[in-house]
Amino acid sequence: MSDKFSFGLWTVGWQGRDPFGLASRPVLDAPVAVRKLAELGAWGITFHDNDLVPFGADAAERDKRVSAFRAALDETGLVVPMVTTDLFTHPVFKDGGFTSNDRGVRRFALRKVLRNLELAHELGAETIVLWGGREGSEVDAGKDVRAALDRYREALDTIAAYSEEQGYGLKFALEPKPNEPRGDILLPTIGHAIAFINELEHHELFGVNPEVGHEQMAGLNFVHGIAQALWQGKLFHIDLNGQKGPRYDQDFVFGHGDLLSAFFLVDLLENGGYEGPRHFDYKPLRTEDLDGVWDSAAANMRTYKILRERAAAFRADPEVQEALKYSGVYELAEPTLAEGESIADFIKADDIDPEAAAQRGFGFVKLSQLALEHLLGAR
Ligand code: GLT
Ligand code: MN
Ligand code: MN
Ligand code: MN
Repeated sequence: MSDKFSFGLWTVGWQGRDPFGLASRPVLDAPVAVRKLAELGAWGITFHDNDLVPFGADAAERDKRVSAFRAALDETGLVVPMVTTDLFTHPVFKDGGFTSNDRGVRRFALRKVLRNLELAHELGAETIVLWGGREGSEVDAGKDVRAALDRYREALDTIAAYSEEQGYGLKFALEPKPNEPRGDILLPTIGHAIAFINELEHHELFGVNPEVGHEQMAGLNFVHGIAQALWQGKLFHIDLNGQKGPRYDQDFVFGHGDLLSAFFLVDLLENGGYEGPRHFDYKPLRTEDLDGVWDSAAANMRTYKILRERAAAFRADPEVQEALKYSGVYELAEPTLAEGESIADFIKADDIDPEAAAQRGFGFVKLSQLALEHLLGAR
């Protein structure tokens, strides 16, 4: 439980439908997913409104689904730390939800999110994730991006105002992604999202929910992105998974991609002050049957725990500590100007011989090799 491992209902529940093929697995009922995840040692489960209640269901159907889900939660003690809204599956959202060129669609999308807040609050969720998968375009002539950002901001300001008004006290996490399903998605990276948040009325209620694969699709260093989000106090939630470089969104098991990056990510999450859920947003391979689904869910948690153990061993190794000092890693924490040093004094000072300083080796390769050996369990 203290590991705070959580899974989206849409992850283990993915039926393997892709752009080229039909479903390869049967429907997984939400209560079954809850019981099985609890048995495997998970702490939480998350969902989109329509993972739980089908789009267009009537009130009776909704109540039936929600109560069966609640019963499974009560029985297992699994919590719902986060809830999100599906603004991408139904074709009405083909040009986006909050930023569709069609005003009627924008009103429908915003209402869908507002209506989902009550359920999220009732189930005890603290965070609402907003992944704008369809907010974007394929054709630059077809989208006025500045107007789209105005509408995006309007939607988020409305959602936050409503949550505050109702006393829900929710926090909101924007999930960046560069492309897929749209040719280009708005707020494509962690940096774009954080900069956009500055423009929101309730900016303090907004942070990010970065996903490993999404930043790597953009060719970016995920560990650096997470470090900046933490530094800015904006890491509200995280989607862990695996990806092999810039290509389609693979959603592999955590660690089944850039493993060295996963190692440093866990090291950062464990030592960088992040206390939120360790949420796995992956897809069990389409080749797997239901046993394979549960093996893959367990694999995510086991990989995280192994990496946490290896990262701790890395930090505890005296040779590593030596190497970190040699590389100047701790020196970077010292302010560049001395305490009380005036800029006038500083600008006049002549305290370094650049030729001599240029001779210094930083020993980064040695450090990297030490990390790799700890990761491999070779030390
Ligand atoms: C969708 C997307 C994920 C997001 C989910 C939240 S939906 O599966 O691919 O990355 O986290 O809306
Ligand atoms: Mn995600
Ligand atoms: Mn993904
Ligand atoms: Mn995804």
